Parts: sequence; C-alpha cells; structure tokens
Amino acid sequence: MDLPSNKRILSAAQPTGEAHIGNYLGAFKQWVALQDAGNDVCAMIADLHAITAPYDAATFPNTTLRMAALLMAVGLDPKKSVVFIQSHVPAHTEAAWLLTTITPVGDLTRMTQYKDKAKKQKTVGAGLLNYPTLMAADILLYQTEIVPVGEDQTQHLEFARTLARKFNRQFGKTFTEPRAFVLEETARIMSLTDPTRKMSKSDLPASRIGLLDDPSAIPRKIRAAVTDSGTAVNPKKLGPALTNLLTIFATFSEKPFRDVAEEYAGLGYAVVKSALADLLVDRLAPIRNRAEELLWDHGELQRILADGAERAATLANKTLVTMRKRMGLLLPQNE
Ligand code: AQP
Repeated sequence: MDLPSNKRILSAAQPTGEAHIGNYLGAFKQWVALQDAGNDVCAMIADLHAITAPYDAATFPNTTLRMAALLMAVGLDPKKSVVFIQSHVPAHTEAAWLLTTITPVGDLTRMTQYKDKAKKQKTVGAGLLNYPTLMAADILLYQTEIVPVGEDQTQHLEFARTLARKFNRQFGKTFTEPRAFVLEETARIMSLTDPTRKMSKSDLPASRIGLLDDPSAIPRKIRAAVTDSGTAVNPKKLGPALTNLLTIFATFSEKPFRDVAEEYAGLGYAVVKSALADLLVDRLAPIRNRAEELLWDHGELQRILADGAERAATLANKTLVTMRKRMGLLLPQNE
C-alpha cells in the first residue's frame, strides 16, 4: 500500500465497546503505519459519537479509557501523534452547531448509516441524525487533509467535503477539503459466529476476538467459530467462514492470502483453527501487556490524554475562531 506522508490526518474510534481484531487489522494498524510514515496524525476517541447509540453511562468512562489505552498500545505514540478524547475538546460541539446551520436536513436523512441505525432504535435521537455534521466538524477543525475510512464511512466523508466547500463559498476560504484514504478492503474481518456480518464491538463476545481478551479465551473462541460445510481446506472452494479465518491468519502473519490457503490445503479445519489461535495469542500478547501497563496507572493515562486534548484544542480553537469571525459572530473582548 502506498502511504502518504507529511499530511494532517484525523482518525477516530468510537468507544462503543472493547476494540477487536477487526478494528486493529482494518483500521488501527494502518493508522500506526500512517503515523510512522511521517504524517501528522490526530487520533480521536469519539465518545460524543458513541453516545448517539444506546449505551451504559455507568461503564462508559472505563470503556473510553480502555479504548485510549488500546490506541496507544497498538502503536499510536502520544509524542508523535495527538491522541485525545473528543469531549475534552469543546470546539467540536461548537463547530458542529455552526455547521448545522448550513446543513440541509434532507442531506442528513438521506445518509445510509442514519437510515440503517434509525431502523434499529425505538426513538431516534437528533444526535444520530446530526452525526455526520459532528463528524464534519471533527475533520474540518484540524484542517485535515486525509481521513482514513472504511467503505462504510465514505458517504460521511463526502458530506464533510461538500460542507467544507459550501462554507468556504458562503463565508470565505476557511477549511481544507479533506480526502478519503480508503483502508485496505482485504482487512475487513467478519464475525466468528456469522461470517456474513462484520466483526463488531457491539455484538456478542463470542463473535469477536477482543484486543484485551484473556489468552485462554482466544483458543476457545476460535475453536467455537463457525466453519463452512466440509472438513478440510480446499483453496478452490472456500466459503465465507474459512475465508474469514484465513484472512485473519494472512493479515496477522503478513503473508498473502493465497499462500496461507495453499499452506493449509487438505488439512482439517481443526488444524487451521489451532494454528490461528496460537498466532493470535502470540501477536496480541504485546498489545494486551502494553494496554494493561497503561491502564494500571489511570492518573498517568489521564495526564497523557490531558496533554493530547490541550494540543488538539490549540489546533481546533484556531479554526473555530476563524469560523466564528467569518460567520459574523461578535467575538468576546479577549479573543
Ligand atoms: N470488522 C471490521 N473489520 C475491519 N475494520 C473494522 N472496523 C470496525 N469493524 C471492522 C474499523 O475500525 C475503525 C474504528 O471503528 P469505529 O469504532 O469508529 O466504528 P465501527 O465501524 O462502528 O466499529 P465496530 O467495531 O463495528 O463497532 P460498533 O459495534 O459500535 O458499530 C473504523 O475505521 C472501522 O471501519
């Protein structure tokens, strides 16, 4: 994959649950590669987005902190990147409100993700409808040039680009127009219990391998993962379940999918599962150990996040003041 360099990048993960190997292979790992390629990465824990879906307020602070620890444990270095919690930077909600005033409601109700999620909720909150405007604010506040997104987020990114153009036309050039960096599709990881659906934080624990899973849980979950009909690997006739297991294997071992499928050709599914479990236990151990180290000292973790929020706020507030000026809002005397 050709990586950009020297670009301002915004990436975000929602603390909607425990991050899993799908989040890691499909997103986090690539964010770290972007950081290491010399980009200026802002890595945000999107708590304000997460609360647009039903959630447990009592456990939410801890879930948020665990997500922060995991992002650092996978390699986002708070000395190189700006790692912060979205709600710690109030500019996001203010910029979102300002952008809401130029957002046509019809554009929001047409969003595929809104329609999908609204169907699953008893009462649809306005926060869910306004989700793309908040996401546009997240991106535009940092003058972001590149946003790494999965296929499912490209519509929201297009919306942010349209809003940036509209604002720039109406009030004068204020925002950089962001570009999507579509994450490698090969890294889309599916549920272990239903390989036709993507692995998801909000799904049952048996459907996913969490990055903080106990090493003893990993072989158990992999053994219980559904397989396709048949008993041995046939590279010419792979069903969705085996394709998923071999994709996880190939991505973690950084080998081409085809090579892994050939390597296990003719061998029983149990052999593949056992090798995959060993590989996962091995590869996840350093991530889990580092996250546990960080989580052991909440005070230090909060200090790192406070520093990230301060650096993020400096960048975001600069754009926010320009937005307010350009929109004709009277600034307080001290600004
Ligand atoms: N199964 C997956 N395979 C590959 N990539 C995935 N991502 C999520 N699931 C998979 C990518 O992880 C990044 C961070 O995700 P997020 O927290 O912003 O959103 P999400 O897509 O909503 O994640 P989940 O795990 O599916 O959580 P819930 O259950 O809350 O919806 C994104 O870049 C995403 O593409």
